[in-house]
Amino acid sequence: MQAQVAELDVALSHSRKISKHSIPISPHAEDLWAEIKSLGLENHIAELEVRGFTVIPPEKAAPPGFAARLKEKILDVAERRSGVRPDESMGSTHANEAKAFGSLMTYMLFEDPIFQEALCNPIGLAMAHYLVGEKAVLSNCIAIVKGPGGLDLNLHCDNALIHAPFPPNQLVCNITYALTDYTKENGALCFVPGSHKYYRHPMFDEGLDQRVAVECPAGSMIFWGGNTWHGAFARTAPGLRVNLLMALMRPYMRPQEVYRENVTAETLDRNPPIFRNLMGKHINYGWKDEGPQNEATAYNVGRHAYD
Ligand SMILES: O=C(O)CCC(=O)C(=O)O
Repeated sequence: MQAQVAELDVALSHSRKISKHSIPISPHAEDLWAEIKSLGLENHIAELEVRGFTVIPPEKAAPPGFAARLKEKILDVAERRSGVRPDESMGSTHANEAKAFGSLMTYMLFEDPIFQEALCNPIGLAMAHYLVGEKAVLSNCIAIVKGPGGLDLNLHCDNALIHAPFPPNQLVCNITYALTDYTKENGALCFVPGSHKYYRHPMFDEGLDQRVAVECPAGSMIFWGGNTWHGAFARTAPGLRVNLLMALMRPYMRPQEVYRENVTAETLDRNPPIFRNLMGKHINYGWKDEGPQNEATAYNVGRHAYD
């Protein structure tokens, strides 16, 4: 009996400690902060917190020459998929497209190892792990090629299918490589600064006069969270705007593109260990009568927002 009382005391004092701090501090938080500092991303984390988005300059975003190689590969895939080489100088192949997005090229990850390299870039991953945890999973990997004409892309946020009010910890984030110069005339992305704190989707036509164009040179990385209202301006200048975007999300969300079931052993072996998580290989939901294979990861006891 006495032993039982002692056990209860320990359990109670433990639960008091936890409820006092609301969420126990994760050991991963300190490691992640050290990594953020070593990559020189502290100001970008601050900007993300205050404005809901941040732009990482080319010299920090990726090694020299990476963005140019990535753009060439996207144009190669566009040519292979459509049979026509995109007209980079005038944009005639992509003029006046019906979709405000421009031409969406989905499911790019397995088209070439360079897309996997883009995903495993430590800069984008540190930002993503900060916002949606280190168990983050890839939801989509999409290139956009946008020519002159067309319409502004409506303001929206990337918390698709999620009802307001959004929860305090963000669920989704977006890593975008801008591969051509972004200006308003070139059809830049735009944001409503601070809108990540509204915790809801924009209403139709809401926030238009608060849009700020992201003007940045080719090779920049633009990062934002799923709460932030954003859209894009129609391109008015000749030529093409080219990007690669990747949405990452918390592991309990439903990915838009199905990687976990389609990634090959060869692709897993060729990439760093984190790639397994990004493909959702650490998720053990979907069991049948055998039950969860790893109970520790099947439940969320004691998990912190950074885990
Ligand atoms: O890059 C763009 O023009 C728009 C991207 C966007 O809206 C999105 O990824 O949700």
